[in-house]
Amino acid sequence: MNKQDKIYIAGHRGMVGSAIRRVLEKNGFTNFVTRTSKELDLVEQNDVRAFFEKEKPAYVFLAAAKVGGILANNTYRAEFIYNNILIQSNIIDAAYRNGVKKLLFLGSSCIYPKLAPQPMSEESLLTGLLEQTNEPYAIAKIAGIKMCDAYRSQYGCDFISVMPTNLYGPNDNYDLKKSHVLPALMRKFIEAKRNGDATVTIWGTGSPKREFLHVDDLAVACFHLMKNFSGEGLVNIGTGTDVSIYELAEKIKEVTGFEGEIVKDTSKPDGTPRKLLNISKLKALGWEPSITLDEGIRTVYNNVKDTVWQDGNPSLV
Ligand code: GFB
Repeated sequence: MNKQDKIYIAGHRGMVGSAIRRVLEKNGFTNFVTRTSKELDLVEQNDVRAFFEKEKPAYVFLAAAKVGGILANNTYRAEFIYNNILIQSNIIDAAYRNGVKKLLFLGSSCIYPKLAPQPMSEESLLTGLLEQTNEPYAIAKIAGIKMCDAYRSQYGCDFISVMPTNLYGPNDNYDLKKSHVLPALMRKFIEAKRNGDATVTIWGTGSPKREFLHVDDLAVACFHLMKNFSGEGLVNIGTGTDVSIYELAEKIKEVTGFEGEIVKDTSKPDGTPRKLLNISKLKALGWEPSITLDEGIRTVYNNVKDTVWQDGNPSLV
């Protein structure tokens, strides 16, 4: 990659896309082409084709997707499969037609079977049944991986796929019905402390285990792989360690200074019991994460502690 190459980050205003842009800028890249979702609807094939024909980006980071936590995945099942399949298919095909030098497709660790051996290695893909709550999203992401592989095999395109674990960091979603667990609990504990509430409710049994990666670490990993990895299949991006949801809640409780009780709402789903990634392939490619979960939680807390949330859109006091 040369610093003057034109780079298209699909989803540049989202948590992942904005982090990738920060890393590229830090490394001297300046030639970005971006479109907001209002300017370009990535579900529309003709519009995506016209955009690529006009802009001819050299490198593409495909970070645009419809995403959300366990409840959003389970509620908006049609939107998750329809939008994601169209967005990624339109971009991958347009990238091929317009001679993109390299494309990096971002998936998710939920592509692995619900009961895959832990930690989950890349070889576990398509070896068993998926977790039911996010099957539509996972099927879309698996289609994206297979599409990159098919375009590599038939047309020789250098398209790669990376599978991040659960992410958190700047520009996360704090809407309690749609967000992932870490921002949701951060908001719940901050608001409970502020309101002097006696309890904070977490969903499910608290026993599922999750691995959390700061999005700034993910972005460095994506940049590293864009430069240093070409090949079919996928590369896991995680930390290699996980915690239970209850342990996560206790960590956030401590950082926020909330002194009440943690209560469980077991009418809400637990989802996959565990999804820890095996990151040996990534390590062998020369990259390891650097932000610990404790550090990351503290940074997020410092960034959002004065936020007053309305309808999930953070606005600073
Ligand atoms: O982060 P999360 O929504 O997604 O939930 P998944 C992780 C765990 O935290 C589940 C529990 O066991 C939840 O029941 N949890 C406890 C909570 N309290 C809360 C809360 O207040 N909000 C939320 N959201 N969860 C998603 C997938 O799965 O992860 C996607 O649905 C994607 O496809 C994404 O892969 C990374 O880790 O269960």
